[in-house]
Amino acid sequence: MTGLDAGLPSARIARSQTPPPASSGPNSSAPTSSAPTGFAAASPAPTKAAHTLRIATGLVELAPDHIVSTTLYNGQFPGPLLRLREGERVTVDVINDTDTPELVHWHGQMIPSEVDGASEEGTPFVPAHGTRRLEFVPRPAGFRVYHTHVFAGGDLNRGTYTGQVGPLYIEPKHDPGAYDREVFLVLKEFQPSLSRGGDMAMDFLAGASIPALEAMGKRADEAAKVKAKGFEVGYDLFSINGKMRGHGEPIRVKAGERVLFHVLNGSAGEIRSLALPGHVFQVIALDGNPVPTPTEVPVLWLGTAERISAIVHMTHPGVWVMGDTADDDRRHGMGIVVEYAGQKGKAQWVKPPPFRWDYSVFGRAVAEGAAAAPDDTIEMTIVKNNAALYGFNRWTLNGKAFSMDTMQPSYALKEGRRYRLKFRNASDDIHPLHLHRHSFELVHIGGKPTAGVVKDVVMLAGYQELAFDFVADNPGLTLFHCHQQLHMDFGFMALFHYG
Ligand SMILES: [Cu+2]
Repeated sequence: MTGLDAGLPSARIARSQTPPPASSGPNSSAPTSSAPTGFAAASPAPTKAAHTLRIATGLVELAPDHIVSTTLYNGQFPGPLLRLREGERVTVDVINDTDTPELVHWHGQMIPSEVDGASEEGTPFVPAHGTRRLEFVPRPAGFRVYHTHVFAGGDLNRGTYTGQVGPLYIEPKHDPGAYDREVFLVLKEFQPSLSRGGDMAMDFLAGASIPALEAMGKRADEAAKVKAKGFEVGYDLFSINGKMRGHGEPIRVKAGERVLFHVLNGSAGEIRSLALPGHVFQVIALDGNPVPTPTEVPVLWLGTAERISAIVHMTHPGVWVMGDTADDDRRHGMGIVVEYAGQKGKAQWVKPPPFRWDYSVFGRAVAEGAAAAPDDTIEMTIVKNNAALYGFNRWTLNGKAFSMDTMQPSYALKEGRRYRLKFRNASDDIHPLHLHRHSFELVHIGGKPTAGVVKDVVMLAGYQELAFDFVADNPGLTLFHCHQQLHMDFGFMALFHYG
């Protein structure tokens, strides 16, 4: 890619800006004044909502010769950065200008099922050409995300294959903030298509395959009626903040600055990496939650919907490509230029040294078996049925694929109890596991015990196990699923209810 100076305004967002900033593009300001009237079915109250999200088809100029048409929030990609305040009630009008019902999911927030944004939990849809006013108290503080939560199945114009994703920051009551400024980065692919087999990185996660799980996966393959692999989704175009590498404004930095990057993987199903040659990332928060052991790493790895907040000390002047370590994806757009003041020239990429992503380095070291026992443990074994559903892989949890027809809860929770979920992955795929409306603490991952890493999405490696604990402290239907749209739509979901 060439043309470093082309493109629209910078992705940089000053901390002092009031919500909702981060607009770029022609239709960026939320049309709150004209929005709420004229929808007889679900007319919002006459007062103006604090925020408006309008869902409609629009164009994203990834590069001058790569303009895609997709569904967007407020006519822009990413959706506007929403800054909310922890504990302060907020109203959001969602206006759906499309022909199909929609849902906005407030990912990573502890809010009621009626507004969480999952139909499986009973959240009402925003009707086609209709409006719904949402009201909730944002919590907890930190880097969150909002995105559509509708079923896509084989329709790559639906769900998270579209541009319906945006960053959200819940301001804490106090902010230690040992950094000079913040930069939000949303990583996202466009132009999806179905193919047989993928080329996703598989071997970057810490830990080793467990032979019993490999054997179980092999038996499932042998039992499959169809021997061919199921469909996977691939992409032609890659972007950071809606621009292919070299087509947006560079991130302009000064030597000596400490820049806090808030990185969001806004993909429908891809795992992303990010490196900045000559620099390291000091990871201070995962999924918006401060980590016990801030640690420097050369590469960030993020499963779908994961977020990483990391400080980069700018000590290596030059013009650099900050990008995905996958050469093909980076060449097709997954990168952004970092330019030091006074430096000129073509942006340079240098391949980082081999590195394995290990969540436990950010946690507290604990001895094997030392973690306090939970009140209850729930085990889930994940099996793939190759191409079992119209050519798509079907996923089962303990032998059961989630039914979108019955939406039956499979697990009962008692309020106040601490649960341990233990996952055993009998497939070679990596699964970004997501629990709605609750945070969880990693207790065992990559073959090691850990403590203190609090998340809402975590990558489970192929043929490995992991365990996390959560406290049932937010009554209401609660969805658990793989955050890969293709996996969740084909069985990889389960519903918890409070009994
Ligand atoms: Cu999955």
